[in-house]
Amino acid sequence: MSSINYAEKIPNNINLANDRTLQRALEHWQPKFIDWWKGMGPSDFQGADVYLRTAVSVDADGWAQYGAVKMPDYRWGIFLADPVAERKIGFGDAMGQPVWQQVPGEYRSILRRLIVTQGDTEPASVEQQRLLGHTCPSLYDLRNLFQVNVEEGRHLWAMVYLLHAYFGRDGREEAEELLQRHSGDADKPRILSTFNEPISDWLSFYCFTYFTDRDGKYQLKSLAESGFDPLSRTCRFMLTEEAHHMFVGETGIGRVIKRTLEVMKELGTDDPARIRAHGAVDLGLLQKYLNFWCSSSLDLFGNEISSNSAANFANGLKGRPDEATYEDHVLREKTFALHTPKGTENVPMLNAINEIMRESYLKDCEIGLKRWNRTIERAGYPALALRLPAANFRRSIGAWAGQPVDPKGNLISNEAFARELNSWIPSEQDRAFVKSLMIRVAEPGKMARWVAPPDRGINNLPVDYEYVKLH
Ligand code: BYC
Repeated sequence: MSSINYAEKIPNNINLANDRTLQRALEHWQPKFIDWWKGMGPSDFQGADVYLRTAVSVDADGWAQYGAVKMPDYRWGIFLADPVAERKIGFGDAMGQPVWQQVPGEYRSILRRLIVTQGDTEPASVEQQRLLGHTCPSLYDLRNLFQVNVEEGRHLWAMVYLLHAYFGRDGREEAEELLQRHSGDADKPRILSTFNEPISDWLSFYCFTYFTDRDGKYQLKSLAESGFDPLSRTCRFMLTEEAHHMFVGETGIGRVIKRTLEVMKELGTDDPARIRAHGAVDLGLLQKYLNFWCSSSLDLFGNEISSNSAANFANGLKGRPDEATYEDHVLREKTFALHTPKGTENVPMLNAINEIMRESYLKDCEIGLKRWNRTIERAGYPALALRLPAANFRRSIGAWAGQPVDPKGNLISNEAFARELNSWIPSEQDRAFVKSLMIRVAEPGKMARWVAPPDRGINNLPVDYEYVKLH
């Protein structure tokens, strides 16, 4: 196990002190990051004491410690999972060869682009969520938001380390630009579409952490397979932190459902108008949010047929999540049956990696749905079960981009699509209603009326612990 040195300005387990050039370059970037955090990070809470976890080791057991921290003082650092001895490339044409400790010249620009794209999403999500603290449903939720935010900040550090350490001058320039693009900025937007969507309410936040952070899980898993070993080790440790983000999403949505079912029981009705009048989120409205964020997150896997992903796989740069669980790691002989608006096409499997990843992602998304639906069924409302939208619904990237498809996956007329869209994703009215629920609750243990309390607190503390001291 490699321990983390906290005595240094930048905590790390990479022996940064032994590489003065890299250390100086990163120490030069550090104040710019802090400026970005203060300007674009959570607004107005920089002086609050937040009960946060900080990584103190990369060991699977006991890797984090908890304590009250002011966010700008959070110890963002560089942590890589321990190396795997004699690790070999696990897929593609160079399968079985030793992994690379340096960037192979021929893959330099594509690796840089993958790292920049990954890195860009991390500060983007912090920017998207910067105003949410003002309307937190509880101090428990506020703390979870900030935990997610500081860890996304650390994930930015993880990618910036790779850029500085392995890509010389252009890597340093890219690291600067990661702080200059901003979510939703008309001139300099973030790279991927979903990261320019505003997240202005907590229902969106729970959906984002459920669906979009799960894309993060799948992309990180596929980069953890990379033949470029420093990238693999970096992503392996990021995955440890990522799990909590999806927990926030899954339990958040679960708590909304629990509260709605309580209100339905109390009122003895499933009438959406009466549920809304009582200050809760009717399940139809929640379904619209799921439709919106699931379809938006599906675009993050790229085109179904992608020569980029084929080359990345063949060259050993980016594998499939859990590559070892597949039988064929070369994919030169196989085909994949792809569902397009023109019918089913057989395409080389190597070109369909994005689609294979999207399918396994959707299976993972189903797990939460099953759990939520069990609660809904137990409460006596099986007809109100929630569903994932079809993979071809409301897509902006790939074969189905711009096609009029309903949430069940049927191709319909443009007119019917335009007419019905507001019944499938949140309308202006729906968003206004959700916004009206977003009233800050900041007394220890108290919850907003639209969401049930969590089953337990953080790190074995009670739910009514003062997770954020606002002063
Ligand atoms: N929006 O061959 P194609 C996370 C571009 S989330 C805009 O189809 P490829 C997190 C694409 O860049 C995980 N543009 O796709 C979650 C390309 O442009 P160029 C983030 C898009 O290259 C929550 C062109 O279309 N990590 O960590 O196979 C909170 C053709 O591309 C989009 C990664 O994504 C889009 N949705 O795959 C915090 C991993 N989709 O090159 C964090 C790194 C595609 O022709 N990135 N395009 O100019 C990648 O592996 C790949 O870039 C993608 C696209 C999977 C995104």
